[in-house]
Amino acid sequence: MKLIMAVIQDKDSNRLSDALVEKEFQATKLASTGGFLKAGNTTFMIGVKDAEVDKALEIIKENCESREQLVAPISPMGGNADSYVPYPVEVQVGGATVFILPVEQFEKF
Ligand code: 2BA
Repeated sequence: MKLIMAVIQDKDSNRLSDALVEKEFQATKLASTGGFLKAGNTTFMIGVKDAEVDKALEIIKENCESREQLVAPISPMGGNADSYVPYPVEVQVGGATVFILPVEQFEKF
């Protein structure tokens, strides 16, 4: 068994949820925050049988778009000046950043 952890954009979250349910995958959605943009994103935890990893990845690929995002300057006031970006920057975000982890044991009680 594998645990797929996929960081995706909030805008794609409902579509991906629906697609996973439709294909009978079980998933948990976590509200997360990107370290660079400091904006909300969504992390899916999806437990899957080894043989179904590719099918799950295909669903993620089909439902998560890559988008350009303009990063406005973030004021360091009251915050950490180390991460201050003094000018707008355009970054390409997503579709999905995916980690696939081996699962040693899986239980439901
Ligand atoms: P963020 O960290 O907010 O990053 C958003 C986008 O900003 C990234 O898109 C990337 O295009 C850009 N970016 C990130 N760090 C950068 C840097 N140091 N310099 C220049 N540009 C930078 P994605 O690569 O598609 O990542 C989307 C989100 O996935 C990330 O949001 C983060 O929450 C997660 N992620 C990406 N790589 C990860 C990793 N190695 N470990 C954990 N989470 C990761």
